[in-house]
Amino acid sequence: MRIDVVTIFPDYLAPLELSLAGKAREKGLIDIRVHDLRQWAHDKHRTVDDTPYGGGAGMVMKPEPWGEAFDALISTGANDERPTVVFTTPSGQPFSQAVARELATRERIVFACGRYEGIDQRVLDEVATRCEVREISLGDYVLNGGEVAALAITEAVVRLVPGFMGNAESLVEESHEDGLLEYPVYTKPASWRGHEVPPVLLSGDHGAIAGWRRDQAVRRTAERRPDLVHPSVLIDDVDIRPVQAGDAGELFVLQRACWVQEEHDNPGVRIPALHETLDELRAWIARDTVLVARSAGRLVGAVRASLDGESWEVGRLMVAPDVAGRGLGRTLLERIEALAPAEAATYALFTGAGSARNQKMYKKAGYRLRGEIAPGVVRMTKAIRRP
Ligand code: 6GU
Repeated sequence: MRIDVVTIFPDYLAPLELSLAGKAREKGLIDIRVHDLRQWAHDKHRTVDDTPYGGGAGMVMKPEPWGEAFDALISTGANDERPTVVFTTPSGQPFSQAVARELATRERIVFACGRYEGIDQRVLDEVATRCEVREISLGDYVLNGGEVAALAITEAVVRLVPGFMGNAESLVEESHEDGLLEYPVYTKPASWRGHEVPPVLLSGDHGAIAGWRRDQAVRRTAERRPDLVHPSVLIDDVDIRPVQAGDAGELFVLQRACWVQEEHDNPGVRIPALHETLDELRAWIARDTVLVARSAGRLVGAVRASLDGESWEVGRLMVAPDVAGRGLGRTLLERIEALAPAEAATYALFTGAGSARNQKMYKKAGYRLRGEIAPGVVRMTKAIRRP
């Protein structure tokens, strides 16, 4: 990636050329160059600003020096050699991790750091005829110029360039990547000045640790950044109860949403859950034992079961994609198992041969693979143990 920064205070950006670029330069990943806008101002005083047309306070950056700067920095070659030009301005789009991810995909970025009351609008309009233009703000406060913003944006973007960070996993786990703030972290010693490390972290139980961390991240986010938390993430009180006829429509929609991933994971396998009609769904909810889970009124999960000989046949276990991975599937499974009639001797279910995630969850719940009973479909069972 090549980054050019145009500014009237090149020294402000010096740290970029030193530390950050140093590391990336060694690896040959990033090429950062800082340019003094005044080299493109030709009068005696190298003037870059003038009074605003229409009057008003402050000064406006003149178009000519910027025009020459972009002539020098924007290649006249093929489109893919053209940079994305980022104007840093408090009236721009708010910067975020999502914007950083997007910019990290670019081959070239040119930062234009505004000062004073801003840059003559025609500069932006003219550059936009030649390449992609973005106006980006660091947040809802006013700085003296866009240099600090260019610095911050560069740091956030460069660390996302593949190969820059040693540990790709630490990128995935950090704040904002999953829409949540990060959970609190601890290191040795276990006891320090009367403050203890939460015991779960010393338990060695990886499932419990993952659950605790997720819970802490959700709490923190709800408390500090309620604007980031989608209500569906907070499933502290999920209500699980027998299905009612009126649930059919929502259940139908949830089922379609949930089994699309299954279809991707099991190419060529015909998946009844994706093809049945609403009337067919109504028929089985009237016939089978069915539980639905609701959170804040919203249908977020379901499961069904019916007795076949001595087998409690569990199926259609579904959890809304945005609340997956929080144990709701496991809870629904336990609740439907508990409803097995006395005649049942085994729990049984089918899942896709390619549905690795489902199979892992069922294995953890005590189910064993009993082989492929149709192309791409595996059967899993678990003996019912009664006290
Ligand atoms: Cl990008 N520029 C200036 N001058 N002030 C800001 C900003 C940018 N972002 C937040 N405040």
